[in-house]
Amino acid sequence: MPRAAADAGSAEPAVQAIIDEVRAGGFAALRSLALRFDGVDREHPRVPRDVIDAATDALDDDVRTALQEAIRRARLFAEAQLPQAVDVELAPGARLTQTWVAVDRVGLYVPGGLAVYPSSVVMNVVPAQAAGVGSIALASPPQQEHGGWPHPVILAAASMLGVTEVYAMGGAQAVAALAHGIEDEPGAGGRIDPVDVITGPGNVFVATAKRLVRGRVGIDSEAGTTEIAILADASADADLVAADLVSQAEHDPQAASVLVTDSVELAAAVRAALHSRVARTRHAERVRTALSGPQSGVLLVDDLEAGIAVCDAYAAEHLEIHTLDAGLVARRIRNAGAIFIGAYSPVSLGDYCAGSNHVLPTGGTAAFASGLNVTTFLRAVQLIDYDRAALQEVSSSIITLAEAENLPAHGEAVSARFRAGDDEALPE
Ligand code: HSO
Ligand code: ZN
Repeated sequence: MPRAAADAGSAEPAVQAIIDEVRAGGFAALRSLALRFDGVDREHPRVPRDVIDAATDALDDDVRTALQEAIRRARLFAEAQLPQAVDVELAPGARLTQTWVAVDRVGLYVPGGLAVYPSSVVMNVVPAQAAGVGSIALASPPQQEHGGWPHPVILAAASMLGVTEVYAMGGAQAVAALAHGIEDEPGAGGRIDPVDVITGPGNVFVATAKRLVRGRVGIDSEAGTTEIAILADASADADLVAADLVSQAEHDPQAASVLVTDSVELAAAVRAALHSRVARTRHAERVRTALSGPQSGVLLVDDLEAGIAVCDAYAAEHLEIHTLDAGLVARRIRNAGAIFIGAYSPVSLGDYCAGSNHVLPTGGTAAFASGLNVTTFLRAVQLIDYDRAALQEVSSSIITLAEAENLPAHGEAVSARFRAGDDEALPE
């Protein structure tokens, strides 16, 4: 299986040191880490309101309109995902309810790096808002060329969504500050309150930091360097397959583009199409590095059955299906962050405007993790409401099990409610 050679665990000591530094040093530590990693010197990372407003005013009209469309579709899908409460009466007077409750406060991470990701602002914020999260903080790396603040399009996207608590913080230090909070100090300019959940894509340092603060906070899946796998048969259009492989390779020299096919002819045609597309694309060097790395490649399989098995084993972040009956094939896949069906559902659609989320599990973690969605920001809370008769009906089972566990006081807590001669009902 083509996989990145890098061992994700190797960043742990360095990342833990950064987390410890932020916890011990507060704003002064954030300042020196920003200087070290981003070349930016700022006393306080909070982006002032007038900087956000100026970025919003300066936003290109076409970008604003496109962002509005992305937001509208993402919101429609996120709101449709809200899970229903469950309310059942298991026996007369034995009522159980499961409700979904949003977490209070979240920290959303928007990467900097080789590209600018206002689309990731949308993908993080919209499901959090649809879930009903009341307090949202956003962090994105400071940019030297933008006065030490995050890229203005990121600020504008945040403000279009009504998010104005934005911090110019990147990397592991941003995750540490959000997870643990930072106390205010005289003259520091305001504390950062700790959050309950941190989500968002990021590089290996961000992903490792999220893993290390997990437990203090909840996190979403490990959304690291982008991957695309394409399952294609002889019916696929080789040039479209090549275009989609190039589209995700454009993210990063470490990005993975994998073709799985049972057709030697298609593999050859995709190869030829890649040659001409790579030569023409703006980020040709980055794409070439990504396509020629050990994480990318063409896997030739005997038939579609084997192709499905290979895709399940790979568990891609994005899986495109370019086969006959693509919808049926897609429904047989078990492991993938998101599945794109047929010639007119490219990953680029999902990256921006499908309405689906582009923060997805990478590196094979799609075998057990989900992409960002409203439930990332919700907890299921169960409500238990039995009346006297309903409790009495199971009381002997409780007392027996309590005795079997050598926890008799558990049983006594039940029998105390049914003392002999005392059938006076308590208020329920
Ligand atoms: N493909 C990336 C998301 C993205 N693409 C943002 C363009 N902008 C990870 O799913
Ligand atoms: Zn992308």
